[in-house]
Amino acid sequence: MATVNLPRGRTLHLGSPLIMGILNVTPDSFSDGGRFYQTDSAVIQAQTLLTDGATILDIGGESTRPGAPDVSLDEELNRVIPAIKAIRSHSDTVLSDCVISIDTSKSEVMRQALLAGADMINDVRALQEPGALDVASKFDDIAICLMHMQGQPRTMQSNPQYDDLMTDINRFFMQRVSVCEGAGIKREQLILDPGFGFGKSMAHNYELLKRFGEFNLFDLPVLAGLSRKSMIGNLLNRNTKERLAGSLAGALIAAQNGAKIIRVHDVKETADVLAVWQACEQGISNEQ
Ligand code: 8Y7
Repeated sequence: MATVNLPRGRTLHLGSPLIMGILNVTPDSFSDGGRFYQTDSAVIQAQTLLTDGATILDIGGESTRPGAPDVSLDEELNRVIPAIKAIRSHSDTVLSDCVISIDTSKSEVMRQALLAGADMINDVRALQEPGALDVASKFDDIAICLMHMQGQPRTMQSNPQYDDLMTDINRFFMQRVSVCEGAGIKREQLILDPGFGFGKSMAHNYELLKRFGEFNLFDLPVLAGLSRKSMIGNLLNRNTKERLAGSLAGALIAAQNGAKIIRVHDVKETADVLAVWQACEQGISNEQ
């Protein structure tokens, strides 16, 4: 069974797919709620995601949606670091022992998040921003998710083109794995992700989903993130609130095609879908 080591002697067991719950720490709509409110609500969200069945919390303070505004370093730090510290120091061990992933491309956010107790870096820019590789190489046993993106968030969805989709993405993985290894990062720390919606047309996204199993050629765990994305919304003509069923179908197909981590908003529903699939795959003993 595939395992990934984590700080503090812990391990991610990837025999059956794990759920990564999305925890966005962005200003609430009542902007006078203040920082304490922001951190409190992150802790409450974390509790819900974990009790619903998430193994990993993916904490992010910057939106990477196409066209989203850039967030300054200070603002991103002010959002995510207090949230990580509050979760890590919580009296409930469900929170304090959970696996925390920091969703960022900024090396200083990575560094402070890892010092505050994060176990994993989730970088949509695959450690290509200045200093990122260096920070990642200085922390032992952290997990690192390297995601493929073509172009930059602001413009990536305007007519993305590939010579050969699967070959291009696999070549990118090969290069990034080799650069990471060159920087002293162990191969066993790495997780790959083809990056649904990041410089991909609808046709590209569905080809990636169908052929998800082909990314196993690196013998590294592969993560799938398609929860509520345009590939669901545009196909079904549904707004973001109406994309649950489509997202669940996508999660199941990714899992059946070998995804080891599924990054989702709707943890409880995804956990149910995966449990039904697992019951079928592994069987149920008659005593149960
Ligand atoms: C992904 C992601 C986003 C993804 C990984 C959204 C931060 C856009 N998507 N990270 N992040 N994979 N690894 O709609 O697909 O959630 S942000």
